[in-house]
Amino acid sequence: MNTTIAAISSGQAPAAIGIIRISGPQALEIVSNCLHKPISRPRVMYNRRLYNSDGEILDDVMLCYFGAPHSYTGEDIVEIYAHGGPVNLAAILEQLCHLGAKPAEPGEFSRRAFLNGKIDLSKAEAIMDIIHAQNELQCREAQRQLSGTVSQTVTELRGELMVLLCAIEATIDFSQEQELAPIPVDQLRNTTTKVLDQLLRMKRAHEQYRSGGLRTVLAGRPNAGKSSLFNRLLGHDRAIVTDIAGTTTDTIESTVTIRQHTFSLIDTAGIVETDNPIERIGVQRARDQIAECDILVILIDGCDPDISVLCEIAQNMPDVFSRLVANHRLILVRTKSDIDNRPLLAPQIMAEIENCHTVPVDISTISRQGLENLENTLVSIADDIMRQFENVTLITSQRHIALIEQAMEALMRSQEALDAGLPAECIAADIHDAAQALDTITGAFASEDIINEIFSHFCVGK
Ligand SMILES: Nc1nc2c(ncn2[C@@H]2O[C@H](COP(=O)(O)OP(=O)(O)OP(=O)(O)O)[C@@H](O)[C@H]2O)c(=O)[nH]1
Ligand SMILES: [Mg+2]
Repeated sequence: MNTTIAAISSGQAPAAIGIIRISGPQALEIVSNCLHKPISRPRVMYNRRLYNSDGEILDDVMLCYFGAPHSYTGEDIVEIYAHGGPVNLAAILEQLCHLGAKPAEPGEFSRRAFLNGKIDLSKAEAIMDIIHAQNELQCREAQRQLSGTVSQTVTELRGELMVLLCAIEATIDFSQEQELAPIPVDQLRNTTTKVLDQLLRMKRAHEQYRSGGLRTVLAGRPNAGKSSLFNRLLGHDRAIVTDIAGTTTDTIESTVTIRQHTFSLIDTAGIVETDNPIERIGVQRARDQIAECDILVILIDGCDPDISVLCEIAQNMPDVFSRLVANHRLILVRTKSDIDNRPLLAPQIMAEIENCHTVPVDISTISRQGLENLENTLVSIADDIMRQFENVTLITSQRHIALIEQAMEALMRSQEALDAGLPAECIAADIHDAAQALDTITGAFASEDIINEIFSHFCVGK
């Protein structure tokens, strides 16, 4: 890292301001060569003119110098806040390179920060996730990771494994000289079970997070108004709506963020007895989606109240149905509330609905009546689902989850080895593998290949 690197660090030009960053031992010297009036004090904002080698003005800029090791990379850094035109920024960067700076590779600033011990790998990944976050939740989780929650949790769990490893290795070290010390069976079981349990909860929370949102299925008879509601919740006309029963023949999936929650909304074909082979496949697909959903919205046509779909699911998918009802994940929606002469719900229908412990939400996709109420219901279910992961460190990276799985497998092997009465060396090897997998998350133990892979996904200038 003897070289000095430079790059445009700000986003899409043209913009009012563009930031150029230069990092390395010659950063201050190179920038000083572009100035007629020097800068020297770190962390002070200077207003200066930048000049090219012919003494022509390049730009009137603000400058800030961060002296090593108190900078993002841990090296000397100068940040230049210039006018954000692409040609202007390119000219300044070219001048810095002309004076000896090297154009930075993608992620090279962050890579230097990692190699200089300023951030660990999981924090470097969090920075990338913040930049690429597509919704508020993803951004907040990445911010949490950056503040060190993942590193801290993983380091704590690893610490517990190291204490255990020392206890086991003590039984190995002394075995030659004196009587074999017994393996600390209780400690081994307690610690591995506790660590395994925490890792499992992290994995579960991750699966929920990764699923692209809570799987929310809109189901009902043909013409109930599923596609109309689907389009309304999305905010644009994604699905075809007509008054012909059976308009939707396949499932249609789209992601929507309602307040802080992401839902994966699934519109389905109307559930009906039919001989039409296309419709039958569509109905089967609708049932498959219901079996896998987190939240089920059953739509009842306000003009033709019929709860046969509700009854059919209760009868043919009893496990799914009782899971949804018991956890309050079933929403009944009565559609077309803008139509004046909607028939009343028959008493037997009311009785069936009462069994579901839910109150139907009345909506109209035309007048929008009840849509906010429905969104509130969805959000409160989502709040409830997410609450179970409240105190669990949320893992957002696929790389981390693979390592967590690796650590879990090693810990399970260690328990099996204990049960099988294998020697302490075997058990210690498994615990060691688990600790090493956790170390690879923070980068305390990570190969050059892993590091290269991670930083290659960064953008230039970060
Ligand atoms: N007045 C009124 N008409 C509605 C409302 N919602 C849907 N419709 C009408 O009901 C008909 C069926 O709507 P869709 O959204 O296509 O119903 P669907 O459940 O997706 O139907 P399939 O795809 O055939 O299963 C269309 O003519 C819609 O315009 C509503 O809130 N009020
Ligand atoms: Mg439809």
